Amino acid sequence: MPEVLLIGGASDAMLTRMEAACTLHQWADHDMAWLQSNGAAITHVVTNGGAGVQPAIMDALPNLKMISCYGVGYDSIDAAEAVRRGIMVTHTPDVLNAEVATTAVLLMLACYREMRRDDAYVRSGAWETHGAAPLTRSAENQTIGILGLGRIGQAIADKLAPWNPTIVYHSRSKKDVAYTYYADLTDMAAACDVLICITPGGPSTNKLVNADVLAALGPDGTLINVSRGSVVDEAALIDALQSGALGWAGLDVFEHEPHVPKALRDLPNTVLLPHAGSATVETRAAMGALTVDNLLQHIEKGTVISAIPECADL
Ligand code: NAP
Ligand code: 8YV
Repeated sequence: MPEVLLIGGASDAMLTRMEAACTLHQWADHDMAWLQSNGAAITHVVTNGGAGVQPAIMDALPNLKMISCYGVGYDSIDAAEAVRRGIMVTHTPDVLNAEVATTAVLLMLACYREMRRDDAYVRSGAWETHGAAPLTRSAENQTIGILGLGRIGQAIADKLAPWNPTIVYHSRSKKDVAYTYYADLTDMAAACDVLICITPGGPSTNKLVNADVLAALGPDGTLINVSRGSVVDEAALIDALQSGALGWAGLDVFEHEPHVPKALRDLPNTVLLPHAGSATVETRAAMGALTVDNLLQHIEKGTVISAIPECADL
């Protein structure tokens, strides 16, 4: 049976299917010394977007043929190095588009309608003692900028339709869509009420949303980040939220997860989620199924369902 290294957790359904077809080694039960002795036998790795495959682990697996990543983002896997070594890498695109889009809309609406503040208002009894809560802002008819109009970005745009937004977008290339394209992110932020980040992580997007972009979004602006923490300059974001240079932030992802700076946790104008963009039972089951489908198809036929673009020609 092929030997597979599992990095990170897996659902019972995933484990059952993998254990029937492979000898499964759980990284949580081992260490680098074990890997140095046993790594040559391992041909496949199953991992997730957070853990990825660290360079030392890749180095200790000289016969690695395939990495199946549970998650669409693969910035924690060195794709160029995998291609150089002829290692196929797969991920789980599309099956999570709707869920992550729902999370983005949820964060935006929670900021606009002050869900945290008003929930606390009811729970504290303030409604009874102080009367009606202060008014909130309407989310109708806003100009919403999407940073990264890919699979999930488009799903977010679609899901926002009932709020009658004007959608604009920024990415490196102009897409064949009816929305207005901004070649410059700061220019787009200046034109927007809301900026929603949904690019991949990694060097090309590192701190793309910097102090200038946040200042352009402005005191009435709302930043939503469901991409990767690395895409936003977190220190600049805290400064902007504290000073009022930026109005609100709804964040699912952070620079050093699971650490979230106390300054962000203390701010009343933030809504924070624990990287839960795709975290429903249904969507995680679909991601798990595709992760194992890719693995087993590679073992059985040498082909895969959803290679990362860098591995399309392998
Ligand atoms: P996708 O279809 O590949 O879309 C990515 C978009 O980002 C594309 O429009 C791309 O356009 C743009 N982009 C890439 N690099 C850029 C750059 N340097 N500057 C500006 N735009 C750039 O990917 P997806 O399936 O929508 O997923 C996007 C990302 O969402 C994932 O990689 C992951 O990091 C994140 N994600 C988060 C969660 C969560 O739980 N919070 C869940 C799923 C995914 P161009 O190539 O034209 O620039
Ligand atoms: C997952 C994600 O939480 O797909 C992604 O890129 O960020 C999330 O759906 C993550 O990959 C699982 O570790």
